[in-house]
Amino acid sequence: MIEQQAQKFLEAFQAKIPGAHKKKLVFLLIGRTGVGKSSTVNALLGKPIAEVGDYEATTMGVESYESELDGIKFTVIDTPGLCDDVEEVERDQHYLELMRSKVTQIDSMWFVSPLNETRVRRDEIEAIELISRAFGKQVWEHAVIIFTFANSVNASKYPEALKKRTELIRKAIANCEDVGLVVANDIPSVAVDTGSETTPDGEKWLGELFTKVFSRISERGAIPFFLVMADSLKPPHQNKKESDQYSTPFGYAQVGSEKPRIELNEQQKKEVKKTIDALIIPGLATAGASIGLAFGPVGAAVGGGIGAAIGLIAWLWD
Ligand SMILES: Nc1nc2c(ncn2[C@@H]2O[C@H](COP(=O)(O)OP(=O)(O)OP(=O)(O)O)[C@@H](O)[C@H]2O)c(=O)[nH]1
Ligand SMILES: [Mg+2]
Repeated sequence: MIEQQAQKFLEAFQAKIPGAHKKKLVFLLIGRTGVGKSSTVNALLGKPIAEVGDYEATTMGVESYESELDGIKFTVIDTPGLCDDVEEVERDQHYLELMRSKVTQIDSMWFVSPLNETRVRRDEIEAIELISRAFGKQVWEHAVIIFTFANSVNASKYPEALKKRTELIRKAIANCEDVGLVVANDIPSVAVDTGSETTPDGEKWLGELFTKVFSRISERGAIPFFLVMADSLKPPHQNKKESDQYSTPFGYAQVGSEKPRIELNEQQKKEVKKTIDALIIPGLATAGASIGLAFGPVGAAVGGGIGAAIGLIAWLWD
């Protein structure tokens, strides 16, 4: 009985895979130069997809980096200068049209700002307004607010800083014509620090970053993103060869260790399951209790990225 149910879910999932491989994932990154947009994207994906540098933005533009991970095409769109006080160019109609013509789809949007600042800067507010005008208020449905340099805030002040900064940025977003607090208050925030594995509360931040980005991803982007990330999320010994290594922002981890590159705590597992149920396999959340057991052997037999995804689902529903 449970095997039949598992089979049904699996078929529903596998039927969506060929379509997922044809799709492209588009990440739009908003934030001042040097705030850690590229480093954070690279840390999440476990690969140096976007260039990390220390240069100053001099002109305003829209730049995209194309890459491919496990057969899934990725575009990371950067908006240099949009949040910076670039004097010679204004955030005008011309730039708005440039954005519209270059960005035809957004699966995940990141608003990135350092945690150790106290107020929302004027250039950030202007960028928020421009984004809203360019893509409409629905663009915020796929947004995540990311606070970088989390460890530059004192541990005792960290929870308050995170709360306060989140409120201020949500308010700035809500103030845009048409957006409002209902949409803005739904936007999750995550604190990260690519110079460390943990945030000041001692928690590893990669799991939270994945959970929030996944919870906001477009429906079209959900399966491609899940396929790309699955291998990093499930305990490595479940489907990897002993000889395999995988990269982390802090060097290489040897497979066979108990821990995946991105660890999820119980709360995050719950949220990820909710997202899988909402965007990938409807009905799975209320399936029989031992549904995970029925998935396990199938995932191992399928192998590859899809096998890893099925294995991850099995592990989550274990
Ligand atoms: N300690 C620490 N360093 C960081 C963090 N985020 C970024 N950096 C460093 O800051 C510098 C700039 O980071 P990038 O990731 O290139 O920033 P960016 O926002 O992509 O910058 P542009 O592409 O120039 O707009 C690099 O040297 C990073 O290593 C962080 O959270 N903590
Ligand atoms: Mg960058």
